[in-house]
Amino acid sequence: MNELFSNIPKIPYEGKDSTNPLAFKYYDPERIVLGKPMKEHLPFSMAWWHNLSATGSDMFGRGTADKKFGASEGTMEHAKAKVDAGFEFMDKLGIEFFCFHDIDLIPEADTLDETNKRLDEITDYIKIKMDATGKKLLWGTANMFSNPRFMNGAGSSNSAEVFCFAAAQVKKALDITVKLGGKGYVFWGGREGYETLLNTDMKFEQENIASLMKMAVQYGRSIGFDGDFYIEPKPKEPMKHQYDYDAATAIAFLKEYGLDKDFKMNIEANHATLAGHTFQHDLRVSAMNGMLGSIDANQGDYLLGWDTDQFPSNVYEAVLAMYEVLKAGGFKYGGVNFDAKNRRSSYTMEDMFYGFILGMDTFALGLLKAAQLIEDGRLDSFVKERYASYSEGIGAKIRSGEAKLEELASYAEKLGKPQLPGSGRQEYLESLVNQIMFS
Ligand code: XLS
Ligand code: NI
Ligand code: NI
Repeated sequence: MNELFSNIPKIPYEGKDSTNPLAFKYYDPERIVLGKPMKEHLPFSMAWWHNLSATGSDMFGRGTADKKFGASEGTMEHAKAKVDAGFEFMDKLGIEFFCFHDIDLIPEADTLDETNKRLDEITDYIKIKMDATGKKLLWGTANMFSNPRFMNGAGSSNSAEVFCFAAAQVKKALDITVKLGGKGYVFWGGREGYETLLNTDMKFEQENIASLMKMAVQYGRSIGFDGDFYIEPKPKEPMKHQYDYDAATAIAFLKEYGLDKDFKMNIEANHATLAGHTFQHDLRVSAMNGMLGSIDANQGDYLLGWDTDQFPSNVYEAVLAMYEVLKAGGFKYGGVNFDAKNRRSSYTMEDMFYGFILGMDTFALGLLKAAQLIEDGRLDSFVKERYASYSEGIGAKIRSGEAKLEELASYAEKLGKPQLPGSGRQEYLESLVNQIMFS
């Protein structure tokens, strides 16, 4: 097979003083951090849609990047060329995982039957490559937002017929995820939401989404899928309002419908910020509910109100994100999937590599500095100390659930006045983080 990225070598780790643009400055896969190699802390993944499919087209202009990889567009030959490109790309960067939507893999046909045949053919081809290289599927998903039939959503569609098409796609996407040994299956509710409540029965729609998810769990378990299902929250875009607004909303939904044992969160940085949260916030909410599953690594632009899906460059945020991941005990089946795309004017093949080098180095730095924050221990002990009044006496009684309102009221009366709570010391803590960041 021809080398597609023939002017690009394998990307080596050269360290922070390297000026070679095609080298990692911080991502050193075998370096041991907190007892295990970096590459195990950071199961990096390539997103089929952005990296192998997206050409940079936007509402105002055609694509700028050529992703035909020598084949003619929209053919099975093209689908296979994308597989070849993807595996060569992952090999050159030392990425172990990939993710896809069903129709990223093949051109969607007019009938389900033909689409499914194409999926069988391409996944046979992918499987051969996986067996030969050891690359793995992080998660699969179904694209239930591009086809016009999904204009009003998939599980939330007003049309029962469309609901059945969504079910068919989920079923097939689960089949191929299991066939390729994937340990994750994502629901991103692209159009599961509304434009106006004037035409929407919100409760009805949410019940239907839950039914679709229940059927997916039932079917998935029946064919041997023993990994995690994920909801990937996003507050808006394409819909004005999306039901999986943020981690807190999605987790409440899962608990309401009894899906919380099978599902975890796939948190995307840019979605968290669109919801008005930090990336760290949505990771914390997931972690404290035991549901931090996986990450879609990217970043938005604070001046823009949409999902710009940029490669992550903000080290500060990556540190705080990896701090949450480490505290939560790392990933089980999840990983760091670069749901990120090059800017429209970064249209060359080299740019595809620069994007990943940027993202992987940013997360490597994030990991290193988060580990240092943990080893340093000052943040942890500050937080612990901040709640010390609950470790004995009346505080301990509140924590254990023994306290009654009357008892606390008379305790307060006897005190007359409480002492002021200790200082939050935010500025001190921020400078502590800077000290570690730049040490
Ligand atoms: C879009 C989402 C999407 C999911 C998978 O905003 O991030 O790409 O990750 O459907
Ligand atoms: Ni995503
Ligand atoms: Ni996104």
